[in-house]
Formats: sequence, C-alpha cells, structure tokens
Amino acid sequence: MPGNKLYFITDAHLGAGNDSLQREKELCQLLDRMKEDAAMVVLLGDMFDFWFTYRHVVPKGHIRFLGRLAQLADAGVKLHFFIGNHDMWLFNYLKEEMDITMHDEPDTLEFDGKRFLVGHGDGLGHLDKRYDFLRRIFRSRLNQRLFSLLPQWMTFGVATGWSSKSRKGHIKKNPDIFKYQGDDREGIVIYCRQRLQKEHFDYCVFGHRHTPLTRQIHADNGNSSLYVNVGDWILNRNYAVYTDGQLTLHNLE
Ligand SMILES: [Mn+2]
Repeated sequence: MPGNKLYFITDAHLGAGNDSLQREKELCQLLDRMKEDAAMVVLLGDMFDFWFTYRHVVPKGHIRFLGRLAQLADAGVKLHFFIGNHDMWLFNYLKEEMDITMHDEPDTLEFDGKRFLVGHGDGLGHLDKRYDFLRRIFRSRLNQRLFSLLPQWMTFGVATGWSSKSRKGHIKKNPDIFKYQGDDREGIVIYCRQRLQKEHFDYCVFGHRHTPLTRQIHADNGNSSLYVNVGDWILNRNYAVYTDGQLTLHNLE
C-alpha cells in the first residue's frame, strides 16, 4: 500500500559529467525512501542529459534509476514525467514500460484537493524567439522521424557534445544564469501569472532553472499562488515534498 506524500524531482541530467553514476546512486537512495511513503512522484524533466527512443532500441545506462521507477510503479505509486529540453524524445517508452503519464507541456495535477500547475519550464513566457523556433523544430514529428533514421553514433555524438558545450557556454556567457532574474524576466513566472489570470492554482511547480526557490506570485486580477522551483539534482540534491497541506523544499542528507 503506497503512502500519502507527493514528491517532485527535476534536472538530474543523468549521463552528463564524470559523476553521473554517483548522482544516480544518490537519486536511488531517495527513490527507495519514497517506496515507504509516496502516493505520487512527479519528475519535472531533464532527468536524462540526452535521450532518444528509437522504434526498437533505447540508450544505454541509467538502469538503477529506471529499475527504481519500475519498482515504484509496480508498488502502486502514481508516476508523472514532464519532458524537459534534454529528454524531450522519450516519447512513449516510460508509458509503455511502467505506465508513467507523460506530459509534453505544463499541465494541471490535482492532489489532496489542491490544484498544482506543473511543468519543466523551458520556453515559457516566449522571451527568446530563437529558442521558440528551435523548440518547434525539435518537437516536429517529421524532424523526429528523420532524426531517427540517422546512424546512432552520429546523433549521440553530436547531441551529447552539444549539450555539454551549450551548458558550459551559457554559464561562461552569463555567470548569473541560475540567479532569479525578477518577476518580469522569468519566463516561468510570466507564464504562471498568465494562467492565474484565468484560473486558480494553489501551487506552481517547475524545474529547469537549477536554483531552488519559493515565492508568492500575483496575477493582475488578484489571484495568487505559491511558485516553487524545485532546483536540480545535478548540482544540488534538491527535491520537494507535499504533505499535510504543505509543499516544502529539501536536500538529500
Ligand atoms: Mn531544462
């Protein structure tokens, strides 16, 4: 019988860096604890630094993490995955293997009578037109089909090299990239305030920004909600738990 807690984890970027296996093992410590008390586990994306599900083949690695997810699913814990910008090509693999509900875009989850607006967080607020354009290209069905026809040594070489280079480049160009940019410059906050104009949410929970944050945000119509950014698992070991009417941020100890 599963427990009654709701967990959020984000941005483990498994496969990146030399410490990926250690990071994965620590993640498994947390997942093992969840077996005792979780009702629902929400993965907020970029759990893998790169992934592509081919028709009959999936990438090597990450088997401890995948095995733990399967255990949770088999124990009756409800699992959700919001795809990130690094693992947007998971397609239906996790759905087919362990009935994880996959989300391509932000979505509403209900839990314990509360409404959560949940997503990864990339491309929201449309602050970067070039990124909007790339996002459309990467998410086009036709391009995905063409990509799957390329030889795998080529696609994996390009994608993993690009991912690590773009991460280092971004940080070098803007050392404050992980700092909060202000309510009018954070795409996630802009997006959440637009959604709050039309409907009520108790919580807005996202990842992608790699810095844990809790902040009350307000829409022009007076609607207000608690924005929680879970942080990340690659640099920190952050996660969030909702229980007894409270959503709180934690670190793996
Ligand atoms: Mn991301």
